[in-house]
Amino acid sequence: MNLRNWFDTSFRLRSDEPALEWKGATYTFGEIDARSNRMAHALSARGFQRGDRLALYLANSIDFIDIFLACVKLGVIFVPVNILYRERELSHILSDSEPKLFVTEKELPALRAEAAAQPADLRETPLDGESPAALVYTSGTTGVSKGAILTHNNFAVNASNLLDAWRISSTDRFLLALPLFHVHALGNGLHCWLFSGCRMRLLERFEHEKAAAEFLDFRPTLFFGVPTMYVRLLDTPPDTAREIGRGMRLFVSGSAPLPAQVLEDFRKLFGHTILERYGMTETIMNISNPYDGERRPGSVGFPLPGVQARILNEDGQEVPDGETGELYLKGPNVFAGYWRREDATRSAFVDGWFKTGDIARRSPDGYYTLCGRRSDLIISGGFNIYPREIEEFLMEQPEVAEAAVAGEPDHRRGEVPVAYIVPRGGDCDTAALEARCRENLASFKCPRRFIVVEKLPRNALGKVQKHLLGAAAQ
Ligand code: MCA
Ligand code: AMP
Repeated sequence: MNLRNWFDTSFRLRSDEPALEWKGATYTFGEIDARSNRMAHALSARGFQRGDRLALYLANSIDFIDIFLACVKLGVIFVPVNILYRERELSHILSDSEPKLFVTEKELPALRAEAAAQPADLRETPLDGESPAALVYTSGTTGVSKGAILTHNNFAVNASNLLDAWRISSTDRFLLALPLFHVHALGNGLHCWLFSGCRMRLLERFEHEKAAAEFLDFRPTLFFGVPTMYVRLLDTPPDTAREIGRGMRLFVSGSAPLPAQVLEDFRKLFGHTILERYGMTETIMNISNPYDGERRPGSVGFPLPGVQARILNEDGQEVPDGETGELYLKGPNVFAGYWRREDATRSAFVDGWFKTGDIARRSPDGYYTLCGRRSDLIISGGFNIYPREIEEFLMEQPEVAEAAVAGEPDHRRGEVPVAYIVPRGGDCDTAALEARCRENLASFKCPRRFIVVEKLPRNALGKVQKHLLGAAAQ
């Protein structure tokens, strides 16, 4: 079965029911189906065939959904691109994925016009569940990002698991404010909506000043967020928070660690215990706290059905409960490999188990807790940042001799990047450096501070000791 077959339950059986609220208008499932059929015809008319790639650089919108669904229906591989990316970041993704079309705001009016004149129904494209549905670029540990190939089955298994695990049904009202270009909103958000046939209100983005008003207006029962969103929601006045809490059924958090204190403060304010879960672009969702039963602060819960997890030490031996090691995963949710990167795919797996790079431990009663990461990945507001990418950019600047970037704890965003710079002789104008970062890198990757140091702390092998960077700046 492909995703269209799964979505048809909502498209056919609920065709007259409200499906999507977008910018004040409401669309039925039948309308969503027809809009994407028209878009699919428009893409076919442009020569799109099964297996071609379409890259999309758009903020959340109904057009995003139309184009995604059109790709699914045609077997075209969808490549969502982070709209905060700049030229430098885009050029790699485009040259690597070789899309037949790169859809930006500029391209959209023409596509919309071409779709308007097309028929509302569409013949089925023969596609099996192992066909690639999307290529999602991860921020690469080696500096270049890699396209994770997610199949129709990967998305389908994930959505069915989440519907069961989190009791999502057509009676839910779902508020989605996460960016659709990431797997959190795409794999969990869109797919849970379409699989369950619930009513979804989509926001262009999460704006913390307007969030409470949006909740009160839409009265959702279901919300998915990153920890930064929950930290922001803690500013809600107590009466409003209680009112929001009364109508809600479930708040889910993921993409970065949810501090236990935030879980506790949120429970007091909204009267709900946030359900924390763990996922990755390459695997979609893996581990989740239970719907019934203890949602343990600081823990991500139990493996979802069909997901096998094991924790290995440096020698590849399974560790006893309570001890930490690297988390490995296996299951029908795990991606099909990296696009055109056989070497990277080979090294991502050991005996068929995917190496997550996350360090975890399991308690004797089966709860998993994430304890950190093997790489020096920084997660800021739920967006991933690999320091190496920023360091490489900084080192290309004429006034920089050496640079190291590390994460610094931040109450709102979890972590923020900070740059330590060794200048190439003389002074270093950090304001000018910052301006160049802003021009060339996504905003969340721009170091929040630039600290000029005489030298970087290195070990005997010459490797920068990131944990000593703070002291080097004294
Ligand atoms: C943030 N910014 C944006 C957006 N979000 N710009 C345009 N569109 C957006 N959607 C920029 C702002 O311009 C600003 O840049 C900076 O990011 C911080 O935004 P701010 O307004 O101060 O918002 P905030 O209150 O700090 O909250 C940010 C946020 C955002 C809304 C929480 O970070 C966000 O939407 N994060 C979700 C990321 C996500 O979905 N990750 C999932 C990946 P400036 O600094 O220049 O002012 S992980 C994943 O998918 C796996 C599978 C998993 O486990 O889920
Ligand atoms: P991405 O590659 O963007 O999909 O990000 C995946 C990474 O986000 C994981 O490898 C984890 O390090 C992190 N992550 C996701 N969910 C959680 C969570 N609940 N707690 C801690 N880290 C998380």
